[in-house]
Amino acid sequence: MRQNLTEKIIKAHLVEGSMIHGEEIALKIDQTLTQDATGTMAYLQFAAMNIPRINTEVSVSYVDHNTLQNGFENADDHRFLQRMAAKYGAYFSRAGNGICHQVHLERFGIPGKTLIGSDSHTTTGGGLGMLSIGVGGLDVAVAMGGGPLYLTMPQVVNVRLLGKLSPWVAAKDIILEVLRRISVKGGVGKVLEYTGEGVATLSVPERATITNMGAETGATTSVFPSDETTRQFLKAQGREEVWLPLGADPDAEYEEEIEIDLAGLEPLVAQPHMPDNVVKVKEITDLPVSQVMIGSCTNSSYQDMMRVAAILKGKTLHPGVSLVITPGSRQVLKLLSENGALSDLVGAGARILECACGPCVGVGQAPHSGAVSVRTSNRNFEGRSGTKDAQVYLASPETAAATAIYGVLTDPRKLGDFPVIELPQTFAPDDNLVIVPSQDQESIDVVLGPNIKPVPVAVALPENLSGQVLLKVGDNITTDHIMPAGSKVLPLRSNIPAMSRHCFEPVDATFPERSEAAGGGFIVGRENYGQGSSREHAALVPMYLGIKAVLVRSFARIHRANLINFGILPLTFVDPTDYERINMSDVLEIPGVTAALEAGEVLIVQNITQQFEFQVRAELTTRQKAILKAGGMLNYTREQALQ
Ligand code: MIC
Ligand code: SF4
Repeated sequence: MRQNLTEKIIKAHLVEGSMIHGEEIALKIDQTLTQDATGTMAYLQFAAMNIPRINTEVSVSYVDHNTLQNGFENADDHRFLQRMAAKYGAYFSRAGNGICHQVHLERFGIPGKTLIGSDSHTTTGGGLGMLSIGVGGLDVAVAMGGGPLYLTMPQVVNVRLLGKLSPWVAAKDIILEVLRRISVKGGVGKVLEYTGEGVATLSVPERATITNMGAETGATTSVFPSDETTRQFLKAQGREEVWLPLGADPDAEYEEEIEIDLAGLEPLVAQPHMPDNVVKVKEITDLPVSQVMIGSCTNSSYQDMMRVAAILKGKTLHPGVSLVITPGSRQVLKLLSENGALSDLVGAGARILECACGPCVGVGQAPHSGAVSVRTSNRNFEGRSGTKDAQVYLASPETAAATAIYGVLTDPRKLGDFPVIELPQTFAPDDNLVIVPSQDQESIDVVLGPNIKPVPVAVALPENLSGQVLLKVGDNITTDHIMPAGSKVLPLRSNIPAMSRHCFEPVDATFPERSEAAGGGFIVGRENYGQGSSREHAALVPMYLGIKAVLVRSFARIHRANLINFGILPLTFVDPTDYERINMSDVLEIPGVTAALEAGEVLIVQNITQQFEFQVRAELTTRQKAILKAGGMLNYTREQALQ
């Protein structure tokens, strides 16, 4: 049978289920990654499973999110993660080594392998021909223990790239075009597989920009073939031996097709506050910009930085703009410092930050009130920058650099000659800041520190669920709404009781208090609930506050899986208009819920306050039902181990 690339990688890793769209499959996982903001929980959960040593080909623990070290909390987390990596057998990429996705692409990614990571942009690895998927920390913990990843067999979409990009039009514009066409929920349940003659015109880092931000469509992942360009990239990383050619069979079949004529694209920009709110840069005229941020895991490669340096060389940025640049990895920064490009950036007035996530997740560099900030990152959700009323636009490094010079949002084609950037023959890799797994695990003491608290565990699903509607929200609620990040809240990622005080802060700051007072209850939402980050804290904290079920029109993939992992029932309205009929504070009851789950997908919910009944759907596999009944994945795994 003719297969596409996604099917080939899935087939080679399939341990359970059949490859029929919509069915649950289980995949063997070759590699995992964690980052510090999700990693502490993932490692605490791994430790709670009592498995003596990590059981994957490669697991890497990165420190890249919380590197501000405003207090002892971040540093304690780093120490904890370093010791855990040593004890259980993970590579440890120290703070300063770079953003997990950029470093993983450079140093660990292998075409044809499966990678899961406790970060939604793990999809970056698709640029190398990996099947790389963002998941919750608990799923990574299970995979580190040797367990498979369970997921719904996705549909595969053929994204056919025709022709070649024009000068000043970038890989970022390709993914912005995809977002413009399919929206922030158009990828749910799908893999975006890139094919066509345009693929060969894109470098690996450019492909990685596209697969990275494919996460914003809600797709399970995105993948490019592994070809001669991939081989050259790996060779320049000193890793040619891991290369293999991979691609779809000729005439492979796909469930859907999208065609993009690269030559027809123009510089694009996503306007506030959603990554799919995309228009041409030239359609927005005279928009004064006071901050430009170039970096993040989407656009911080050597190629991106060199292009920006070439644009800025010999110029001075506009007096009204603050330009901050975060090179994606130490490898990139080192090359820039050796070849003089760093001096061009500094000379133009850029503020160089360390190789970390930084401003992308609101850790430093919050813009001034009401500011317009143009960023090369992947998310422009309201408030994520650290300034609630900032207007964040997402654009390519070329557009961002042109904007920094002119002080208004600028189409980079105005800059004249396009600087062609060749990738080096060698990236001169060194792994000095990667600590290899210790062989002497017995001697390693793990130190927690006062801010690292035990993982709360859910209780088994009761016979009847009842409680108040504690919150009613609209479409596209992101995990940044549910559990905000930023320099204030991120340091609490290992301390759920403290973190719970900030749950739903941007939406309704009284939520934690009300939930506790009511002894828990329900959340009601609309479309694409839980989009964005993989942070399991957006499920773990509501569980800690007593949330029993979330009733919505549709869920984002990772968040739905996280809710199940933490014992919260994810329910969808059978009749979507029932959403309108429910009010805040209504008391709902789902009687005999455990038996009802056994009997079928449809459950009856009674609105006690308003005296009516409505139906919701619980589309759950037998395994997911068992996890929910046990009170979440940790309990379930323990129960399984005892059998
Ligand atoms: C993000 O971009 O929102 C993050 C921070 O990288 C998250 C992970 C997290 O919340 O720790 C993600 O994308 O998964
Ligand atoms: Fe880090 Fe931003 Fe990438 Fe998330 S999106 S991994 S915060 S750089």
